[in-house]
Amino acid sequence: MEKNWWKESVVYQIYPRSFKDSNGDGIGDIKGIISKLDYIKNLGVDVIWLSPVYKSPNDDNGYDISDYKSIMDEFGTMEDMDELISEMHSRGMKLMMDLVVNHSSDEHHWFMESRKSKDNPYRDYYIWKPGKDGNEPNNWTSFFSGSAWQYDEETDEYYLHLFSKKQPDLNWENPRLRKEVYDMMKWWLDKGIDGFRMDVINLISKADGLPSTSKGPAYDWGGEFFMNGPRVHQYLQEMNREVLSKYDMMTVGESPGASTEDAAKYANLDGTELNMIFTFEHMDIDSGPGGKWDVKAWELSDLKEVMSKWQYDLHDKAWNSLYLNNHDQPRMVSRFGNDKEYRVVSAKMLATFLHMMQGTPYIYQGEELGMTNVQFDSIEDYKDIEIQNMYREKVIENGEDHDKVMESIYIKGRDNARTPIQWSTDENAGFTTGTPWIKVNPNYKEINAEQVLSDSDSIYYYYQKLIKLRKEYEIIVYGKYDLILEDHPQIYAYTRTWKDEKLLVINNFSSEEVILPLPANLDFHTAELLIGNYEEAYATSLYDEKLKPFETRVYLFK
Ligand code: TEU
Ligand code: CA
Repeated sequence: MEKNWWKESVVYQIYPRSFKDSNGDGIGDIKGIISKLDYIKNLGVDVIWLSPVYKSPNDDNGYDISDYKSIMDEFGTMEDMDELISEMHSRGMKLMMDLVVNHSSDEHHWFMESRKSKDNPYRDYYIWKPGKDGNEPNNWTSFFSGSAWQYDEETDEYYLHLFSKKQPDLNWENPRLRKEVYDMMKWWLDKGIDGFRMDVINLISKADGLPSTSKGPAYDWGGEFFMNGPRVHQYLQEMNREVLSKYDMMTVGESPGASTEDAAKYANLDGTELNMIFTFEHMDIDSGPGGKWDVKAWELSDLKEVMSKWQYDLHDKAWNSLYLNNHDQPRMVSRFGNDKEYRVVSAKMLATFLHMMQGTPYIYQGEELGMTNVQFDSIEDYKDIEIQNMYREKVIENGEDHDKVMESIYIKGRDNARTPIQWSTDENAGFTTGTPWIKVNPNYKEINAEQVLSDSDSIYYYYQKLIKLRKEYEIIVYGKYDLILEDHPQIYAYTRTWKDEKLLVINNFSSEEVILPLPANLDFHTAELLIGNYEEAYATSLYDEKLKPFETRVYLFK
């Protein structure tokens, strides 16, 4: 397999609004990030993925961009941005920016022109349609509840918005629009950034004729007509020829609804499209047929099935990205581990479980502290447009039960990931001297950066160790994955194979002690314990086959 720096890297994601406020206005900013670069660097990460910092009216916290070439006032200036790039580069870190080009803000000048008249030169930068029999052009719902169409009086037509109505979808069929996007990308790359995380990039090509689903006229999820659409590979290959292939850079495409077959094209090893994509399949194992808010308990067997499928199907064909949380997902320790009694051990177990797989691992800010989900009493305290729209539709418009909906927000809401980073025991967790834009998780007195930095057995230092191992052992990056103990109800174990080495990764996903059936085909006399989350594991022999609650161990066989 070809070696590449982006396969060997570890990425740290920053959601700037919630990371660190430098001037007391309650909103995280670029200067705040700069002040914490050493903290990130010391973890050992190579790349930072920065969620959007471009000019934006913040309907969706920066994922609605009104000017791709300037910086949001709350976050700072272009000078701050240049300083961030050079401060990162001087520390040997690379910067991956967020590229949000499935849609723009409705306050982008392209859209303000576009809505003026049907013959405006920018009209075709967006997707406009006349209504059908007094209704929307089709029955698609948006990701953020309600119709995906918004009527505009000015020209008596509707525009498509797969997300909020302030996020009109760009029309990728238009070659002029595509060229504008490529020029903008080059502008940033020439400035010195090192890559792009591409927001919902697999939604950019919509099916011809924009047909309603079979459920029509009732509103319905139209994913089959815009996820992995007819010309998406053509556009990405064009983008690759025009932009990506000209730079030594890293790309990851966020791709809801992509199968491993799709991924084998998007992230093919020939490098004609992207380096890797973000799959959502493992993020769906706790959703019922009703979608995200139809919460159900997840099963370890489902996690094994999904993760293994991506490991096997992409092997020697494409490259995986590895993540268990981000700014759109609940905190991983609350979702897949135990955020009470076993918070620290289970956070370490999940980290090991993920980082030992084949792919590029992503750490989401606060993960290294073991930050947890939050429960606000009042719906007013939630700031996320997805949560607000969903609550309005379900509770206010359709009379669903308030408590039940709040419960689903506690489990799945995106604001779980967006509470301010807990830096210290100071007021507002040391995030701001002012009033934070969203409430701080009340558990900050116990969970914070000051604490992990002063405790050599902390989650932070565990990540440091994990990342260091990745730099020492090629097998962790390149080894082939194989699932073992497939039917075990509590243990998720797998091996990695590389040249004549083998790695054995054992994870107890339960809060009970379990007997570990040691694989007979491995000669444990030659094994070396590389990392584990219980001190005792180092002292006791391998033949002590009991795994403690959420215990993880990684053995190397030579
Ligand atoms: O997310 C797209 C996406 O498919 C989901 O993660 C979605 O945000 C939501 O969680 C569905 O339940 C990307 C960004 O990561 C997200 O923050 C933006 O809101 C969205 O695109 C629109 O730009
Ligand atoms: Ca600020």
